[in-house]
Amino acid sequence: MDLADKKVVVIGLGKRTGIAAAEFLIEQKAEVLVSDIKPAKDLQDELEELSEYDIDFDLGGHGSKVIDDTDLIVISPGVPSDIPILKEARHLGIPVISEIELAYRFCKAPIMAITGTNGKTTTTTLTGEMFTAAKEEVKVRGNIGDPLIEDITSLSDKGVVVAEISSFQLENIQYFRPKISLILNLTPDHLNRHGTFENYIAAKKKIFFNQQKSDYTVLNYDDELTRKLANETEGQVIYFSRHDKLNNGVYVENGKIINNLTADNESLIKIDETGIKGPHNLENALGAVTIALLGGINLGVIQKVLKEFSGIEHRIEEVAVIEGIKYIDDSKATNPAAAIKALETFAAPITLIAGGMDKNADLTEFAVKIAEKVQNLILLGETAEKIKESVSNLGLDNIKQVKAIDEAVRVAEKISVKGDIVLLAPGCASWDMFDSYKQRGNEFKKEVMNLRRK
Ligand code: UMA
Repeated sequence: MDLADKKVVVIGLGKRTGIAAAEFLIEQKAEVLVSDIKPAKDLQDELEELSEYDIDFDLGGHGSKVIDDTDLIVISPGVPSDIPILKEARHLGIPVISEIELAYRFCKAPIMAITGTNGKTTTTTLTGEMFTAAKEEVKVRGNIGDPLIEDITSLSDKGVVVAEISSFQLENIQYFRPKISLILNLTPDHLNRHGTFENYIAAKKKIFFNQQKSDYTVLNYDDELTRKLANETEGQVIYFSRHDKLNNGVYVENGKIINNLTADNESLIKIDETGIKGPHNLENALGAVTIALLGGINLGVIQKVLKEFSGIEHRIEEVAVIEGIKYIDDSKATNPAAAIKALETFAAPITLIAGGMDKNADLTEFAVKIAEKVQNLILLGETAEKIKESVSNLGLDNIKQVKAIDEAVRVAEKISVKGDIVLLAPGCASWDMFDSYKQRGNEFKKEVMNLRRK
């Protein structure tokens, strides 16, 4: 793909993808226009970062400049595919692609692409550690934080990209073809963007859309919706399972992870020797092991990483134990299914801090799990009322509503007793009150540390 002297428009500047895409396009000698719905005053840091380049801007909306003599439009993941300017662009025959599609076209190294509703950041990190421990040129990229496009041309065909891929990024791919794709699980999420669960699944499935017989599609045998996708891919299907013995895959038997993929029922490691805990993490580990085995990583490296890796920040992360109360940060539980998994991890009485941006998620199962496991409930954010209504109907009435995360921590401390767990597992995105789940988690942790200082 030769972009020299082509007019390429990037839509969505802040904070990460737009900058990386614009820098890449400048490197390719394209004529670059960056457009964002926010005005310049809200994009000062981003504009500063791009100030050394000759880039044209269309800010505070997406005007006609975006489609005037434009050869290609690249969109950031957070930009919905159906905004009017993109509809108009497609009508005019201007190709609209996501940043991962652009990156794919310039990437010489094989891509290991990981998606699913929950667990994809942990699995990507774990897989990335396995490859990094064994190979020279490895990049861990995508939805996890650093855009795929960043520095992509520096990789040779001997390298590997381990990428966390979201439904948003998959919506506008064309040729994106990972060597190995992995779908961990599928539960409703981001319905405010995709409209229906079916549309969300359709976006996720695109991860194997262009795969061929020489590629691999790794699927979770225990997740029914995921298992059934086997018929829809051209890639070789490899399963992993926590419950069933597999003829050609990675599974669990007698408390051990078994490799029946590149060896004959070979025992890899005892589950209680692995650093990450909980059934959902076991699935993440099985997914990572499967990719690593297919990618030729040797047994010793896989075992060592599984022993040493103890999880990621903001995912069921123990922050502190203060006066016998344990504080857990699961800010990464940005949908009900993830928060349910967090609640299932603990046996002790729970004070739950939940609520956040309203993504149109069905909160029924979350409410049932809350009623079953939670002693005290503290709610904040856009969904506070909705959750309150659902759980009140189920008989839980120890409910408090707060306006901020620091207030939530202080209230949690007051109403919890020795032996309790204070769990931040919002079940909702953070964007109604924070820039990201990371910011939400950091503010939670900061306030917990303030309790310690009292
Ligand atoms: N914008 C427009 N027009 C619109 C809508 C938005 O111009 O109609 C602009 C906004 O004003 C803003 C920019 O687009 O300036 C936002 O772009 P972005 O949200 O894609 O921001 P990035 O910082 O580039 O982050 C994105 C991912 N964000 C989303 O998918 C929402 C990050 O995933 C990802 O880490 C990063 O690219 C690098 O690949 C975050 C995420 O929350 C972690 N992902 C969702 C999730 O995991 O549930 C999918």
